[in-house]
Amino acid sequence: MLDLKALTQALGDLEEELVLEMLKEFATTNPSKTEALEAVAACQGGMAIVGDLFESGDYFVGDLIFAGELLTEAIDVLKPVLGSGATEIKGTILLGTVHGDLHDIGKNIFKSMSEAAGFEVVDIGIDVAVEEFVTKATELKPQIIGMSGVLTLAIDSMKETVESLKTAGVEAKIIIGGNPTTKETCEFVGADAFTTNAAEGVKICQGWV
Ligand code: B12
Repeated sequence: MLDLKALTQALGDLEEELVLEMLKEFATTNPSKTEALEAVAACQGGMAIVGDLFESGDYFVGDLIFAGELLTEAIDVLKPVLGSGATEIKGTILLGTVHGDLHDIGKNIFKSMSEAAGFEVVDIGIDVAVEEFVTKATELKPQIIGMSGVLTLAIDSMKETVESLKTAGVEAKIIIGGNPTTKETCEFVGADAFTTNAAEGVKICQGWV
């Protein structure tokens, strides 16, 4: 059985070999999707440890970069277990990290999980300008627009983007995700929903289509 606490700690300690070894072994035990989601959550907890150690001055930017690479590798090991192989397309999600923010690991996790649940995801990348969201949304007419951001400043970027989308007459449902998103920031931004958990985000989107 996968020791979730040990996994969180190993990721926080940036123990690459140990993290990958634990996950590869876990993947061979034919885990359920729920168990795989618990492993993702444990990894996310490890990233929170990395963030705290960066804030306290024990880790540096190089450690953040390494942590990002490690988490991407970790999620790659879990991807086959997370994918449910839905066959029919449920709807389109336009997805991007808002301007000023370069973080994309959480966005990519949400993308993989949405695709596995049958959504077509058009990912327009990181540091996405307001105009680009508006242009793409007008062109694609997606049912859902997902915005990601982990910096505090991302909340203002999200608000700006939502305002411009509404002014342009875009009618899609809007979901925001990333650590600083809360009920309050969601109201401030003018989005329809928020989450700090990709699996929950997918459920919300499924409820909309
Ligand atoms: C890895 C990392 C980096 C990497 C990013 C690599 C990459 N490709 O993304 C690099 C090294 C590039 C980086 C850079 C910086 N970072 Co940084 N980083 C992190 C770290 C450690 C982890 C972030 C992460 O990937 N978390 C794991 C993912 C899985 O979690 P998540 O993003 O929340 O996503 C989940 C959910 O929220 C949800 N989700 C996410 N998006 C979406 C979208 C939708 C639509 C939905 C439905 C769901 C959803 O699904 C995911 C899975 O459940 C955090 C610490 C932390 N506590 O988060 C700091 C952190 C975010 N960084 C921070 C800082 C300060 C910086 C830098 C300014 C550092 C510097 N001095 O240069 C730069 C900023 C660059 C920029 N302009 O964006 C601060 C932010 C402070 C703040 N309050 O604004 C943090 C909090 C660290 C800290 N405690 O100080 N960083």
